[in-house]
Amino acid sequence: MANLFRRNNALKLNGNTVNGATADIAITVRGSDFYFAISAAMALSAFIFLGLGFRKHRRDRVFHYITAAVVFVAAIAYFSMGSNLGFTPIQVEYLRSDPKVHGEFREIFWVRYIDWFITTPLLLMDLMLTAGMPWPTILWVLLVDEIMIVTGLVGALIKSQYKWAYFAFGCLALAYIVYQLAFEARRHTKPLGADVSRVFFMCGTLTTVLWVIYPIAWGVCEGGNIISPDSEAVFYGVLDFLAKPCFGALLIWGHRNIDPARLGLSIRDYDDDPAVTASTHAGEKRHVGNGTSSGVGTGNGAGNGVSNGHGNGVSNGHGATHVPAETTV
Ligand code: RET
Repeated sequence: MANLFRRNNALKLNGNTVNGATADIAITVRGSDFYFAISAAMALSAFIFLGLGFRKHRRDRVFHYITAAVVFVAAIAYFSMGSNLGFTPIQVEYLRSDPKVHGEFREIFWVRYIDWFITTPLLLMDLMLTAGMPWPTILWVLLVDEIMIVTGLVGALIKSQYKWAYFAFGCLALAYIVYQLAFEARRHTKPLGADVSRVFFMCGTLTTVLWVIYPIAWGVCEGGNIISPDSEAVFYGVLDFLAKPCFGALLIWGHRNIDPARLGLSIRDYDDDPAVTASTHAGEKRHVGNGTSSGVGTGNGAGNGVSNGHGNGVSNGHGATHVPAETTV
């Protein structure tokens, strides 16, 4: 039993040396424990989001799948950081006398950026699909987001003051994303109804507030070497916990009575055919509504069913009239 509570030995096993360089400013066992704790919380929420999705019809799971993927990826990234893996020692620009950040090489977790590269576009997709934005705009904002993350990574890996140029590029990208969320996206939610506007407002506000704190964290961690890697774990860990599982719970809860078809997400399923539907899912209300829905016909021209944008004006109208029949439990 005592073994269960023994301190983790990931730091000893995996060490601070990579390709001959040793990170002398690195996490301690406390930082590692914290990373593992967040990893467990992310994994747990992933299973909850997925489980909630399985209670819905397949075509109504888009937000569950996106959000579950986000937290699954984060769980793996946090596991890596807890294990003292996925980092590289980088020479610091500012040598500090504070013992917590005293040293020449700081442990920079590049795995964090791989996590963000995969998950931040998914989080933005959650939001922009909720807002019913046209897909070309969604695509464009996602690309800007990826520029933001990559410039953050490149800046973190540079030892000279040039890192701040990359930081500035990233901040510009973030400013554009915030503009899109705060102004453009909100405009798109208006015709979709008060319930959709409300979910978007809650989740969009949470995102905007949290996201602008990330560059501050970067400035005091990877950029300025002001706070210790353990504090970095807590700073980013709390932000990520709020931006992923908490955001995800709010979003999924907000979507509980919103049919994705109302957002222009006319998603087809193999058993949509009324004949098949009648024989296999006789009791399912939603199929009846959907079989007759011309919104589905219009939107599905795009192929995979995520016909957002194109169909917005058209299929939203339909969706809105179908609300009672298509709303799932
Ligand atoms: C960096 C540094 C470069 C400038 C800017 C940044 C912003 C990062 C953001 C990250 C968001 C991450 C999320 C993770 C969820 O778990 C790359 C730190 C602006 C906004 C939401």
